[in-house]
Amino acid sequence: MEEIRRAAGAIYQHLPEKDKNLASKTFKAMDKNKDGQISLREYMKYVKKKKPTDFTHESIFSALDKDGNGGLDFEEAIVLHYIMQSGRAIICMSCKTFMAGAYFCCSQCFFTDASVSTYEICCDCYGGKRFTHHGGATFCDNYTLLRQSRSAIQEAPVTVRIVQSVIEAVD
Ligand SMILES: [Ca+2]
Ligand SMILES: [Ca+2]
Ligand SMILES: [Zn+2]
Ligand SMILES: [Zn+2]
Repeated sequence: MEEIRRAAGAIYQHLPEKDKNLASKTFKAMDKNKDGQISLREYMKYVKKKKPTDFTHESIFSALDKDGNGGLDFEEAIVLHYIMQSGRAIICMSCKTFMAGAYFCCSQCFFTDASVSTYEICCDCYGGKRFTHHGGATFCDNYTLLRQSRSAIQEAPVTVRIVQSVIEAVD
């Protein structure tokens, strides 16, 4: 979680003033009873409205609550915005906990076309073989997968590469 926290903090420093203001406005809107903390109830209310699925796992809230006082202060809430926007709310598909650090992903499902959903599991489930997935699956950790994606792009025909770089430029 420390890694995600640091990334979120760094990104926040680069936000234009208006986005920083928006972040504090959102925080104030979430903090219904105005005690300067987002409680689990306030959190649930907000995420159910925003993103109906992944974020309602209590494990995300606990991971965000760095000092474990049962509420999120502004600094802790920034991390929530980061994982919402970056799509970094990855839940283990076997034990349903939020994966803050390294995790494993089935590389077959990852590299087939976009119609197949990816399959990600935490280190404990992978190591303890506590998961059910299709036979012959090759699992890769997320860092290795990222490197493999890059070489997959480099090996692709030039036209695909151009399309890819256009997509990246649009991003
Ligand atoms: Ca509150
Ligand atoms: Ca806290
Ligand atoms: Zn798991
Ligand atoms: Zn698979």
